[in-house]
Amino acid sequence: MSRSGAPTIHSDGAGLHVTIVAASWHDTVMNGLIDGAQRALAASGVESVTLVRVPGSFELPIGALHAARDEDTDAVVALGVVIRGGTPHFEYVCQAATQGLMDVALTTGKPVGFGLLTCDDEQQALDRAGLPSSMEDKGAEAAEAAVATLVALRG
Ligand code: DLZ
Repeated sequence: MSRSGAPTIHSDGAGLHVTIVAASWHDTVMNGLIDGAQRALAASGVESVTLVRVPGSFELPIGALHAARDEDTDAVVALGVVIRGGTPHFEYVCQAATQGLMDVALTTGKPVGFGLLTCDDEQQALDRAGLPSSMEDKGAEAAEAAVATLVALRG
């Protein structure tokens, strides 16, 4: 997927409580994604941001479900990075995390920003991680999408 056609999103997050659920594999990339999401949420003026860490991207859906069921959380931002290896494991983890996160949004009715990088190699992930050397900031994009969706749903 490319950035071509991507919208510029800025929504007013005043009064909103957002939980970031972040996997722990690939430290440098994850730090960039988390920083990007936190920057974007601060820029939109959300009232509170909670950070929850889970071991890997496979655990993102259960972390997101737990967060979304909390009545103090209005929206969730899920962040992770999976890097392709030499086995089909990559496909299983990406598929499970992606489907699981969509299930969380649809069963709880709370927006889940999708900040899961699925990359062929570490450089692709670094390019999207919101670091000073990155071309893209997927953590920020996921956070902006979660807030914008919530604002749209509330009308
Ligand atoms: C096992 C595994 C592998 C090989 N690679 C990644 C990865 O690139 N990114 C990631 O977030 N998690 C990875 N994991 C861990 C799984 O997501 C999961 O945490 C373990 O299988 C334990 O359930």
